[in-house]
Amino acid sequence: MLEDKTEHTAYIGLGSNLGDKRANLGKALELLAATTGIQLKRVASYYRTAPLGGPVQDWYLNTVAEVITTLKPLPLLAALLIIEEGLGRVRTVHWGPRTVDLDLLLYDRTESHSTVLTLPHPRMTERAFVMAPLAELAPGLLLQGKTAVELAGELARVQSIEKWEN
Ligand code: A4P
Ligand code: MG
Repeated sequence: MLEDKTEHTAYIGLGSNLGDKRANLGKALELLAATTGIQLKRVASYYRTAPLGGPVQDWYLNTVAEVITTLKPLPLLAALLIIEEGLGRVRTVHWGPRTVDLDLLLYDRTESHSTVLTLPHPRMTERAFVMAPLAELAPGLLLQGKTAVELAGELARVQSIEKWEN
């Protein structure tokens, strides 16, 4: 069964560094909201962030969305992939430039250790571009013994990130 009536809270990380980044994030959010079994609850501010890892590439625009979903984790991940593909993401270089990248950060407090789906997202607590927007939506959320706000503050001191005022 792909779906049941139980509602789950999930956080989705969005990033774009190709083309009209703001429009790409906007379209991805529209498509998320239009997906059966996904209710878009809140979206954090947009952040302009330096690329972390991968080849030399343009800066990213990142945010995080909170959704309520009746989809189970794997169907939710599949829905994110469909949205990425719909917006023209072609996987060429690992960690390379992308129109839009959607990562499933958290699904309730579910832990999963498969390569297809690792939860919580394995690199999220090392990334200011995830933790700063997430801290707006879930400031007191505990990850590795620290709150989202504490982690975001620590990371923002060493990674280049600024709120996108536009
Ligand atoms: N996968 C496993 N767990 C998850 C999960 N929780 N959410 C698998 C999403 N996917 C998950 O992902 C590779 C595989 O991870 C998938 O097959 C999926 O089943 P991908 O999106 O195809 O490849 P990718 O995004 O190039 O690689 P990866 O390792 O997911 O990279 P990340 O972690 O997404 O990082 N710098 C800035 N400033 N902003 C960014 O947004 N993003 C990245 C990509 C690098 N640097 C960045 C940013
Ligand atoms: Mg990814």
